[in-house]
Amino acid sequence: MFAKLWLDDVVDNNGTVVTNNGFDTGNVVYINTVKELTTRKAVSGLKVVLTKASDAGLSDEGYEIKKSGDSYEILANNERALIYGAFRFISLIRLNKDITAAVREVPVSPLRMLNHWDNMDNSIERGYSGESFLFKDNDIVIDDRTVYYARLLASVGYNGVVINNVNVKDAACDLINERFIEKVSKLSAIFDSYGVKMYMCLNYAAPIDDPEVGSADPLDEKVIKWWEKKMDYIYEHVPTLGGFLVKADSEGRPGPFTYGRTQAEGANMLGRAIKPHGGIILWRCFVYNCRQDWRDTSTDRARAAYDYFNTLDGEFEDNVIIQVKNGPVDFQVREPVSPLFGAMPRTNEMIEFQIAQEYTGQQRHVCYLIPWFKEVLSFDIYARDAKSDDTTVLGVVTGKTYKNKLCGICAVTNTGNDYNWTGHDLAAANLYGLGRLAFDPSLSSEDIAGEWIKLTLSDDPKVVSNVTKILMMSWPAYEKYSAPLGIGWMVHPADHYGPDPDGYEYSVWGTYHKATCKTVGLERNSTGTGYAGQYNKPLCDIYEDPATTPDELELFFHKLPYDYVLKSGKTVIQHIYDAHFEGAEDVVVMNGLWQELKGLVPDDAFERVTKRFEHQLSHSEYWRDVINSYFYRKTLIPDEKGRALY
Ligand code: GCV
Repeated sequence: MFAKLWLDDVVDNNGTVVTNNGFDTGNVVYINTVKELTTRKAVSGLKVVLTKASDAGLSDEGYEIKKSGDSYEILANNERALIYGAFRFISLIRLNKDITAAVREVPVSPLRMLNHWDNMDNSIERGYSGESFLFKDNDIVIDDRTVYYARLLASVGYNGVVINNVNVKDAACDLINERFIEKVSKLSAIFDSYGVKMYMCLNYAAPIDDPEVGSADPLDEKVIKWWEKKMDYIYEHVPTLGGFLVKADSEGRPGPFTYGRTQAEGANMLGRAIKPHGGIILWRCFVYNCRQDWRDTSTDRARAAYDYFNTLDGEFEDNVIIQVKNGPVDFQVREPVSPLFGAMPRTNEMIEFQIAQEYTGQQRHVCYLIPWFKEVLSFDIYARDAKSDDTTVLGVVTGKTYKNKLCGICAVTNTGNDYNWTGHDLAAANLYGLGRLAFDPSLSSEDIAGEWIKLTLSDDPKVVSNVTKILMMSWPAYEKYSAPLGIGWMVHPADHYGPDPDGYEYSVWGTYHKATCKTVGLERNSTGTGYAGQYNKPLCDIYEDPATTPDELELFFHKLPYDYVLKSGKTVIQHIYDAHFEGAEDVVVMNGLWQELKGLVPDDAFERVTKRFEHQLSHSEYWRDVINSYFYRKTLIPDEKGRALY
């Protein structure tokens, strides 16, 4: 294994940038001087020795950085962890941290992954930062940016990347075939050189197209043999591949249901085929009926993942991980935590977040999601049959609760070929933040924001303070001016951008709020769809009753009259009005904080973010007025503060 550090960072003792060094195989790997980037001054005389250790406490991915004589030593058990340690060392210097004190860090989450929804024609499903840098014209792109990207992932602590969209169509079906296999192999080797395992999405129905097979039934011997042979072929060419992510029986994707088989039967067939090669199968639980009749009141999309999967606990192969979205529906700005995290003690589980801001402003609005992710991870899901006293979501997905090793944290990524990778410069805080959070969930959202700001924009105290404030205000602000109290889905169908309160109301997608002139919200307790009953005690009791349900989820769980008084003391309708006015005002404050930074952050970043704020200012007002007017027109209840409603 080998990898290059950030070339800028590695200078020789004369301060000259060394362009082609970094790691090499061997025990003591390199000695160099590290340039301190924030002030662009060389920190002279820093000798760094990378040493392969044999230290069980560091396990596979941990490292130790310590001062040893007049040099620094980075120790780890393998090259991959040495890479993490070296990047950490550089960032400690850039952050002006005391590097004379020893640092010993082991990542908490076993898998720390990004999922690309990139298509081979160069488009990105729900992508908001330009086009794909991995694919173009139905081909794989390998260029400098590929290496920068692999390096970027390693520098933040990610150890896995899924390169293509879960909706596998057209040319992407050939990623496992002769047409692309050599390029797949090259791409995977680049990621591997930075300690990042590459994964791909596959088309579950692939063997149907083979006239000798003509089926995708996971129990059919011919299908089983087809996949075994296919995996042999793939690994012969791509020995560094981590495995596959599969979306089956969802939104038109084929799957085992077609043959009357369970999700476990489908996943296990692939799990067994890939096992001899050390690969893993990530199997998504985003399985639901997307052709629902809106008149049907018995079906509740929120129930679907749990209903399909919870009875399968213990049936999955040990190299299969089920990948569960953080909430039961689909990455809304507020949802309860998926009850599946509390229900599968004998199954490997991975949590899927979305840093692509599909429903949270599409990287045109600033929305720092790390506080939300921290809330989800630290949530006590009262995981059943726990083997430790940690019954939180974090415990489940990091292996603490059930003592399993295959589990982790991933997110649908927010990157594209835009110059700044993430469209909105401040959206990069989510890319950085998720990696850091998965590595060390004890970091606070403010710590992570502060690190990112210093490493990216400036370590000027005003910049750190203002941008931290902006980031920390941004998710609550978005929640305030968009759909209220956990109800979700008041967006334009299809592109999911901007307010459209009834856009999904009479559609097939199972996403309804059922607002009338008297009530709003869905009854999901035992008198309704029974969804609340999917949680372990005491959560099922808490969500059963509006009196104990947290305010922010009231309309997700309950149909309430507009004059229902929330725990905040406000009525539902007054909460809606107040939140929407406040949310739009918060954007004015955030923009003001940003404007104070002219001349303190790089000019181009200042201009780009200013442009995005111009849009967010008017778009948040639009959200405010559409949602408030919608409810005013339904109820004719005036705002008690007399503000304008239309
Ligand atoms: C990749 C949502 C998105 C789809 C996405 C799907 C999924 O429905 O709108 O674009 O498809 O989630 O997670 O598979």
